[in-house]
Amino acid sequence: ATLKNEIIKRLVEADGKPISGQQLADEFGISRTAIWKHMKQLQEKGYDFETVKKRGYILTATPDTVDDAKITVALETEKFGHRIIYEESMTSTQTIAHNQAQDGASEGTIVICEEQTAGRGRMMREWKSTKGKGIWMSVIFRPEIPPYEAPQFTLVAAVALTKAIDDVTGVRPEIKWPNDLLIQGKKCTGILTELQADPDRVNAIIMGIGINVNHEQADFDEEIKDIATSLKIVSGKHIDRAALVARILYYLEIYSAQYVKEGFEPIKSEWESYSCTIGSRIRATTLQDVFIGKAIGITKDGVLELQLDDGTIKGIYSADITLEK
Ligand code: BTX
Repeated sequence: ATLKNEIIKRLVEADGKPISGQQLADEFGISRTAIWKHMKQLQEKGYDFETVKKRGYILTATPDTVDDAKITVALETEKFGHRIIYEESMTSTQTIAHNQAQDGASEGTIVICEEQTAGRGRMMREWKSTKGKGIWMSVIFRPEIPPYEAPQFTLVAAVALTKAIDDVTGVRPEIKWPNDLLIQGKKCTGILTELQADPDRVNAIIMGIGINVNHEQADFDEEIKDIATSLKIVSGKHIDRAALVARILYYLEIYSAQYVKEGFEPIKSEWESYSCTIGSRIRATTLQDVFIGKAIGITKDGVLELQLDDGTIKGIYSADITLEK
């Protein structure tokens, strides 16, 4: 798979100039027949080439996918996304990423697909993952942090995702604490942060990212059609999902490194500027209780501070939030 990615990358970089089969064969140290076989297989995956007589191949079309070759071409990272596990259909990228992490996959490994048949949200809720329309991806991190800090990783990822979406689409989502991105009050993105940890040490963070990208309104099922939106619906543009994945990985690499080095504090004000939670009156449903009050901020550790009606301040570590009138 990696060699095919490299061939595509080479043809993209050639920027419309033909490259001969012989030249590719020399560069990659394989036979011309082997190159030709790779080109055939790429064509079956939706890549297309013009063959200029005696002069070689020009890339003329790429598929509308998030396959490893398309992501590789767009990557601008040191290590994130350098290993990509891609299949058209998966049960859940989280499940596969968990297995990969257990088997020692390194930081920045990603698992991504066109369609999930058993995508999930928090507390085993279902996550709808329409084929070919979204980004359904899990990213493996290996941060040297204690397990209790892991929820902050969700907040760090939310900032990275917001910036990537803004860069690529021109639309800036708002962050709804802790793990949703909304546009015009509707959910376009969900984040699921899971851990493999010993009591005092994180072995891996498996971060699931689900983004509704090129959905039309009719692509949403009855159950979520009133609460969900897509980047295409709000921007009016078809989005190159692979380019967006590359941009997300770019920011995830930068922000996760900064977080591990300097903590949440330097990222906090950026998080707050994107948040639609702070300043609002909200209802926080935790596993045991319901609290209603005004969200006044987050602490330097990423805990949501709620001012209750009796004036006391309650720190919320994990909850579902709804806005109260
Ligand atoms: P959550 O528990 O905060 O949100 C789940 C809820 O969101 C569902 O109960 C439903 O109401 C709503 N919902 C379901 N699908 C969608 C959708 N496509 N768009 C908007 N709203 C929806 C949020 O969980 C975390 C989701 C992470 C998903 C990623 S995808 C890649 C990775 N693999 C996997 O199985 N999960 C993660």
